[in-house]
Amino acid sequence: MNGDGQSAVSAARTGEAAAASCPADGAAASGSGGCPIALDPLSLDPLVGRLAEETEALRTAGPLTRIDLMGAEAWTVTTHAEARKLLTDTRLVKDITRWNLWRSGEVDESWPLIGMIDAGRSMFTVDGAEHRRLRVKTAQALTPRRLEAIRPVVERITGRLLDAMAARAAEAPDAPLDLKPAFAQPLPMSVVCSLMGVEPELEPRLHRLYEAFFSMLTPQDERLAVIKELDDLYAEMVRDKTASPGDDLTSALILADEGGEPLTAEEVRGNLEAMVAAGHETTVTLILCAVRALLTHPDQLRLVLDGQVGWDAVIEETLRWESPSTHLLMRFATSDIEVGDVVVGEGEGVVMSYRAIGRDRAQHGADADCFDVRRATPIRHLSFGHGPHICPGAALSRLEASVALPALFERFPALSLAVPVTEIRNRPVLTQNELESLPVRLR
Ligand code: STR
Repeated sequence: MNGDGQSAVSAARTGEAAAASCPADGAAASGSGGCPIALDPLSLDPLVGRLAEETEALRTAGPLTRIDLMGAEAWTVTTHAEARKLLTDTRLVKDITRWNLWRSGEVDESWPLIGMIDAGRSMFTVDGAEHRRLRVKTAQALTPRRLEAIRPVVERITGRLLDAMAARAAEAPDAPLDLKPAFAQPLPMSVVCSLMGVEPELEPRLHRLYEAFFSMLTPQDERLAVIKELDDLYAEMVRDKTASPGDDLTSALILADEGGEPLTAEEVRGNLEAMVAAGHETTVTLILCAVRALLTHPDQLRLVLDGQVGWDAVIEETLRWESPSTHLLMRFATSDIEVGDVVVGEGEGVVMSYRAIGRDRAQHGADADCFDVRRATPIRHLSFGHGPHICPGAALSRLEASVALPALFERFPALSLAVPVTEIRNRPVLTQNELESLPVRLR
């Protein structure tokens, strides 16, 4: 790919940093020889370049390819066109009991990724008419129009966090500050907790629990304890809100009477868990990756600050280029499905590799690896998915990013990275593009 014998990781390090030239972040494909590509966030240094290498290997291996998910084999979809087709194919379902590896007992609770699939009954794990019943109330609450009522909440939380950052900068003007805990992490968590009626006092505990949940370094018995703690916590919230409903989406779900059939306590809990998990984890990444991209592409930041390009273009390009969900687990084939020259067998698992899909050259052009806010048709990415399960929170995350990003750059016009971009690490997480930290200087 690079033609100069550079290793993929070092090519990506120099490549993504010096994005003006934007070389392809090439890597030798390892998955084309019939053996599955191992997605193992622990096997290599989880740097930016590691993701580049993984994405390149997946892209080279074809639209549907075998992967090894920490010991469990599955198919993954790596192209935009195939993803669009398969995401509306009703032969693929979320129900884990259709998985051959689950039925045979080869995969059980000891598998580190089990919590991504066996996540309780909710709109995330159910299909068809039942799925519509579980999802409708949430989707209605999260339309752009309904969300205008939430905008003041987003603005207030953003302002409070920026004030706290400014106070720290006044005390220690030269000290680097980690934008993740100071800004990008608390904003989406506070917004989704406010929306769902979760007590703000719980937020630090939720951050700790989800960090352990997503990290592949967490021992599995600990992760199972974390999942149990979260389940109990949310079950208690649903009990409390059933006794005394509030003005929040959880209470609305409890009171909802879809088609004469109210959601069960378990279904409300599942939806609440899905909303809090999805509502914070992904938007943290969107905000951090947008800031990193702009700070490493100053020419593009200028275009945005001068008003020549809108913040919406920054948000959509970041979603495409740095999909917060790198691999979405999982769907299962209810019958054999022919895709090109491969057959996904009944009972086999299918992952959507959204990072590779966002970097698909057939869809986005030869420069798919370049961050470019001037792309002609920016909203052609699939990072929110497609079909019946398309992200119901898409408008909420866009709202949060469209408030947070301009406010941040307006308050701190001299914002810069406090470390070389090559030193910014990802956390050891397989399914999410989660940064460890984003050290910046405010002045
Ligand atoms: C985490 C664990 C849990 O309690 C509930 C869910 C359901 C929603 C999932 C979430 C999970 C993990 C992150 C997901 C989210 C939906 C969207 C989000 C997959 C399994 C993304 O990362 C796109």
